[in-house]
Amino acid sequence: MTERDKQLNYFITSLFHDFKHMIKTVFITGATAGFGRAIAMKFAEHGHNLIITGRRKILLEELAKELITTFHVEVLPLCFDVRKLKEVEDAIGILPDKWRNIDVLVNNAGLAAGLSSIHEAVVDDWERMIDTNIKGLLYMTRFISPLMVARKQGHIINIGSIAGKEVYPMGNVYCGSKFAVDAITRGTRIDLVSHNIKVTQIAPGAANTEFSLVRFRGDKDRADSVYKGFQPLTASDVADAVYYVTTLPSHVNINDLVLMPTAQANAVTIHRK
Ligand code: NDP
Ligand code: 8X3
Repeated sequence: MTERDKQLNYFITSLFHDFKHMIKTVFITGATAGFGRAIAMKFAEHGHNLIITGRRKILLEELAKELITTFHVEVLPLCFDVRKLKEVEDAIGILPDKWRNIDVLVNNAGLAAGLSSIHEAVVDDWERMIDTNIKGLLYMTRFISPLMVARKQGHIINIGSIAGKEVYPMGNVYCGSKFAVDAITRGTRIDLVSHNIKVTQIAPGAANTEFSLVRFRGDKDRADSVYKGFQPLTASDVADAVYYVTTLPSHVNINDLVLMPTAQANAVTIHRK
């Protein structure tokens, strides 16, 4: 091998090495719909490997297939309920070695159930929101953050909401759950700052996903009326923001990003035509 061949060989090897190190493993909860699905598409489009989760197994497997075929990335679909501590612990506990180096955790799975005054609400709706939006996010963080701490690197992104910044009529418990996400995000950042782990909250305003359909128990007309007369955010707008915060230099972190439709000024002020 000539000196020139050796140099070329070295150049190609180091380029491949650098490229391999740029590929991240991204863990996204609630990837079967809405933001989570769009976030998965966005990271896959940029060549990153994904662990995607949700309870709807068929949707999860279909998405995995689509990501692999379209973007040629590696995808591990994990079907579990974030509310079930044992399911979360088992899913993370049995991750194959190659999937344990998680660079980014996106705590996205969440929901609003109902929109009722505090004295009339369905108590089970409260349980679902608190168990999913708060406890599910905590369980995920509890089991994944030690893997990041051990490697002295990682980025946890919590999907909060404008509902975690302002309370609106009949938003009571949903708002409470998102205020909790806001506080937990700040607390997580304090606890993990000495371990070189970034912690970000993305707090969107109104976005047209399955969110309102779930909130209004499948009532499509009521769900559609939430987005009448103005242009809401799309799931892809939110995915762009999530991806963006992961592209900054290692010494820069976005702590909190509130993302709204232009027609929305705050939780209750929406300019409708
Ligand atoms: P969608 O209803 O479209 O998607 C919610 C996702 O969460 C689904 O993939 C669902 O999957 C998953 N999920 C729900 N419950 C569980 C559970 N117990 N275990 C595992 N996965 C679960 O809603 P969005 O994409 O709009 O919402 C995503 C996040 O964004 C939520 O935290 C929501 O509060 C927040 N948000 C939404 C806004 C909006 O206007 N749309 C604005 C601001 C914040 P599956 O059913 O398969 O389990
Ligand atoms: C979802 C946005 O305003 O419906 O978090 O609560 S809102």
